[in-house]
Amino acid sequence: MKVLIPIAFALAISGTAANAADDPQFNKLDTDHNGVVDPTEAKQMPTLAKQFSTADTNRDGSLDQAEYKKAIAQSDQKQPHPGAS
Ligand SMILES: [Ca+2]
Ligand SMILES: [Ca+2]
Repeated sequence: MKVLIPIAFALAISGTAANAADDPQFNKLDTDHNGVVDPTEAKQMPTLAKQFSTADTNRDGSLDQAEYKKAIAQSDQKQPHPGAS
């Protein structure tokens, strides 16, 4: 019984980390799997391509997952987010 606890704990941690790091849609767009979506890859999703320059908040020429998720959240729900400033 005792040994199950650390295993379950480890699984819970790795499962959470994987979910946070791997957005299936992001991975689909990131066709070369370098961890960022560049402008060419963004063209697969016209709404994302259109707001690419705005979404690229750190101006490195590509969208990381944080930038991607922010852009998607903004295009998905135009209405103000409860709790967002
Ligand atoms: Ca890429
Ligand atoms: Ca960027």
